Amino acid sequence: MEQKTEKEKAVLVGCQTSDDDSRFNYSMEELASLTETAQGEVIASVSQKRDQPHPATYVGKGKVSELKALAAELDADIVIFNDELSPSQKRNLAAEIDARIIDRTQLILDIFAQRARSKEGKLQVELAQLQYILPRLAGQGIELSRLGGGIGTRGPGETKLESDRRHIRRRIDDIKEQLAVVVQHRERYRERRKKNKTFQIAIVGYTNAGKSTLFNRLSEAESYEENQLFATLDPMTRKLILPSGFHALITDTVGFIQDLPTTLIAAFRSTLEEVKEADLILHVVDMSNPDYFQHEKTVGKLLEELEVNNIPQLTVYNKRDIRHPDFVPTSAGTAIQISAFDETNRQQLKVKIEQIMMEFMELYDVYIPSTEGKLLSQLKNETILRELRFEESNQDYHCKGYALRNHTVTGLLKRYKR
Ligand SMILES: Nc1nc2c(ncn2[C@@H]2O[C@H](COP(=O)(O)OP(=O)(O)OP(=O)(O)O)[C@@H](O)[C@H]2O)c(=O)[nH]1
Ligand SMILES: [Mg+2]
Repeated sequence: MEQKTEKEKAVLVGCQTSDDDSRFNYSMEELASLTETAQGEVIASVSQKRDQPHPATYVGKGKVSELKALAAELDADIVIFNDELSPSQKRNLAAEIDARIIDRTQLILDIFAQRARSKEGKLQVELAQLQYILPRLAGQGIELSRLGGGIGTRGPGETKLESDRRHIRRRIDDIKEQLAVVVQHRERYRERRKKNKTFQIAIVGYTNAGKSTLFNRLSEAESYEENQLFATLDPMTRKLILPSGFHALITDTVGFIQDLPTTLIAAFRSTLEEVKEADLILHVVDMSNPDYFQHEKTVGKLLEELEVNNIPQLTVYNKRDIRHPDFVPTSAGTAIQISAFDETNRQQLKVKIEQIMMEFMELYDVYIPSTEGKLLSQLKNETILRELRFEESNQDYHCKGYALRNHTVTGLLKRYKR
């Protein structure tokens, strides 16, 4: 694969089909930041208001000629459309404009391809790319031979692009089989965790909200954090030690985005499967972003689609140090405002997590013989131990705290009540 070091010059094109100007402007700004994330440089942005995109050319005829002239004048490498183009729209536009034509889906796929790190992530991106390409293969001989570098063409599927449909279909089946194995693997791992009744916390949120930063700083683990969209593509799970000493598990997830192409929702659903198993969801919202409310809504909707509304949620408004002057907390549920960089804030968050956890826990009040060292250490790590007092007279420990219902330790404790 040839790696381009120079930024590609991109012209953005949007079609506004509703009266909601701010939503449209926002999606164009997002397209610009996606372009930058994909190493493109936005040199112009063009938009048109229409009842619906033109079926043959997305924007109207006049606009297409305008684009053609503009692309030539600015010497654009690439023209990026703000929606998914149909195969024929794409063909027609490519015939008119002398620059590469890509759409929003391809742009996001391209970023995903650059970011995917694990085997599963890579497979999922390749699958989505092949599924995107397959219906667009017919009559694209010219365009295919032009592939080979630049935004929208990178990724694990690239070398296969020149093969025929049958080949692609075979590869799709092959990937699906491999993915099934990976998923099975993870399921088994998940089941094991479930059996051990660990308390699981999932961090979700819009891309760039600061999830990985928080994840790293909470768990002191090394994960990829960067001021880029979609820095994280693969879920990661680490241990989180709460103020009482309780050991929970915390999972970092891929960032959400508005108007995620449907092919991608399907492909990336499995990376969000972990969220379904969570006992608590931390929804991280970037309060320095003027569109934080839109982000919060988008994530809320996706969580609904994942059917995880019954899982308790804590909204974590992050980046308090650079909060937007207009920010007001909008969450109807429990919320906290922090900066992931601030140690004190993180401690406050951990305390809050414990408070929420205690709502699902059972109070215990027991006397453990000092000979039961294993049980005592279990109480420290697997329950929220609030009081521990050695009683000389009986040579035992008086312990008070909270344990998860159904946890094995809760059953064990019954014997030591007085
Ligand atoms: N000022 C400030 N910046 C922060 C804070 N938390 C995170 N950031 C920055 O925000 C950027 C994005 O952080 P990430 O942790 O990569 O965001 P993410 O939500 O994991 O993003 P994706 O994985 O792309 O979805 C990075 O440049 C962080 O340094 C914060 O509390 N304050
Ligand atoms: Mg991340």
